[in-house]
Amino acid sequence: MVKKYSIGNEELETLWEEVRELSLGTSNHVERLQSPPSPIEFLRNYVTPNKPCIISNALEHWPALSLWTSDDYLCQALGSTEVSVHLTPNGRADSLVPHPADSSSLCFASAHVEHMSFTDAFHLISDSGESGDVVAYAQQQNDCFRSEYGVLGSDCDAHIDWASEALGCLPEAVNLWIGNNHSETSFHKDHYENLYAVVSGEKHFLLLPPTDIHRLYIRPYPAANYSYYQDTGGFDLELEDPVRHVPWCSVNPYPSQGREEKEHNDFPLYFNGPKPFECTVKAGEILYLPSMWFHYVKQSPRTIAVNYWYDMQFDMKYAYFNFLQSVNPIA
Ligand SMILES: O=C(O)CCC(=O)C(=O)O
Repeated sequence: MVKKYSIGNEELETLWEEVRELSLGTSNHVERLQSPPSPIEFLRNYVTPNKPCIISNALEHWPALSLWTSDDYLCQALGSTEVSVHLTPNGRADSLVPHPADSSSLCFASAHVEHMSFTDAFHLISDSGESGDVVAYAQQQNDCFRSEYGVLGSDCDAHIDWASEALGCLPEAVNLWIGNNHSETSFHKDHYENLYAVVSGEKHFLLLPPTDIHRLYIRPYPAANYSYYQDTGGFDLELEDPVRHVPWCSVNPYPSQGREEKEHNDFPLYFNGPKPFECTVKAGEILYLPSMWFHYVKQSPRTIAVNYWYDMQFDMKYAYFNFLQSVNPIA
């Protein structure tokens, strides 16, 4: 058996404080630049220190910024093109929900993925959640902007030029996200440098640096999948067989009414530690979300975004992160 070493909460608290004092800042605000940085500025001030920033006035030259405010334009451009839409009963895909056989425990639920014409998908997303039975979110994370939504390609830049130059590569994947205020994305991290461009609506992010990994209580949860039945409009949630466990963040930063005390007691390192960085990214802005940062995402009202995932460097920071992950907090 691999022995896990333990680390005291005081040592962890010192790490969280120190990284904020030395580099990230002690307020929980994300720095906002008024125009795109030069590649060297971006590399020096944000990528190398693994520090997020928001870039305003970043998409002025994108036709998408005005064209995509028109539903008719999008429906004419894409019309009957088949796209993938993620359906859930509650807007919480890839997140923890009550276990179907034992509601006192949790499982990791993935959405039902339905393929339909863009026009149907767009109407479903725009209307969904209001009647409380199905929430639709276009969020296929497989380079879908360059495949399913290829006809919209000339409305946006193929890559973010100052970021590509700084990072020395082109994006590995470009994804389109169309969702409404009923969809949320639970805390997780990605092994990519993420340039997240909001074209319409607003995205609300909570961010925690990789140093704060223990505050999210990553634990293994059994994987389950939703199935949606169009005739009844109902969902089934079934556990995978054979059982597969997914390590996932346990913390819900917005506990429902009546559950606040329990969540605070169960996850004290999250609720009693420094506040997560918090920002709203508006239409025309890009969030630089550094690799391995944990993020929780909400949106309002209906939001369209395109994000560019660039390969991260698997360097010394990654090795330190793996080491930190391998030790257990004492409490
Ligand atoms: O927009 C969202 O809902 C989630 C975005 C995200 O998780 C990502 O870009 O990695």
